[in-house]
Amino acid sequence: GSQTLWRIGIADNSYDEFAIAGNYRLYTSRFSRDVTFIVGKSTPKRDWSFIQPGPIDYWARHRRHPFRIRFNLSRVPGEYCRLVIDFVNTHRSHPPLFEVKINDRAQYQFALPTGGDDRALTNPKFGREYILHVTFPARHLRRGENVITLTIIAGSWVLYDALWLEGDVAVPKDVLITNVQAKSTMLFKRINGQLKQLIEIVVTNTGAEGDAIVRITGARRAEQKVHLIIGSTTAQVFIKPIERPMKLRITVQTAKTQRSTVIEAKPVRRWLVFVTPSTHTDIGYTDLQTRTFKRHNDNTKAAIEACSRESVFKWNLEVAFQARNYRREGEHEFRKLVEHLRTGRIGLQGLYLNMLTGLCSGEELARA
Ligand SMILES: [Ca+2]
Ligand SMILES: [Ca+2]
Repeated sequence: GSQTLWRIGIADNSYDEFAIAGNYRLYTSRFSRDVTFIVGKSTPKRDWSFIQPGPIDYWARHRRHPFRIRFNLSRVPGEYCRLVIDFVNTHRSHPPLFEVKINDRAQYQFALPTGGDDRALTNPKFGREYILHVTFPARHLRRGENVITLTIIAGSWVLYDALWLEGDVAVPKDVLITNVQAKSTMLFKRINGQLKQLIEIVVTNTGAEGDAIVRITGARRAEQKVHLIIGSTTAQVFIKPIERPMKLRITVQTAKTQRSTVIEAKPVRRWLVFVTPSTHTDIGYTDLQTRTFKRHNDNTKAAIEACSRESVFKWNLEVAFQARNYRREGEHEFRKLVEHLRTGRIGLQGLYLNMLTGLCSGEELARA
């Protein structure tokens, strides 16, 4: 059977055993270097913060806050290990993208579900529990010192109840879907002449890697096969554009289980975006000058080709040097460029080169 290698806190749906419990504003002063918990030496009450902030939390300086757990193993356990993280709550509107890193050998990312409201910050009873299981091959651990790093890489905070590591666990055989999130996006794509709208579906799998079918039902229908890695996988499904608010059911189905969620899809404005592409000219410190000249001509050639391929394509030569440089490609090529310059498909700037004003003296600027 499995054995517990270490444990931090008690699974009692409360964070009272942890540091600064109920006082998230103390985080930045008490944990200015975030959390490093040394198994066998640290204590939960002193060294493990009840809250882990995310990068969008302004009160914690808008950055990542890695929590590290250091532990020693006298032997590497058999085949598989399982890290269990029991959360009291995840943020209500901006739940984290949560990363689990095992030494420097593996990293997994999980989109955590939305939680209960902010009252959980001071009273754990208002939290919505979520238990994350991360089952990974034991070969990611080693004899001697190990470190597991937990980081919120996007989104807001989580509150901890307890976490522990089990060794010698059974090898997961099936996909295990623990969270499905979906949203309609503002992005469209023309597929076979028809405009389609993108629905983004994030599926979190805490079992074995495997395949699933993602299905949209309701006022719109679509179906797509998706390969699920361990952690979260994003599937992009295109549907007929949404013209009025409508409910869509998103179902993820595997051979053995299915899980679904309902979203409210809303119509969005169809933006027409004008992009003005160009290449910046830096000569002398990004590569050898001769290679830079060649690179500019390759870019200009690609732009000329794109002009004949796409009727709406436009390009801008950042400086006149780029046009003159293109003469090296021969008169025939250069005439093609001149044609596009005349019709305005390719823009030509007045300045021969850019003046690097930061390096100029006042006199040089005046003369330039
Ligand atoms: Ca719990
Ligand atoms: Ca607890």
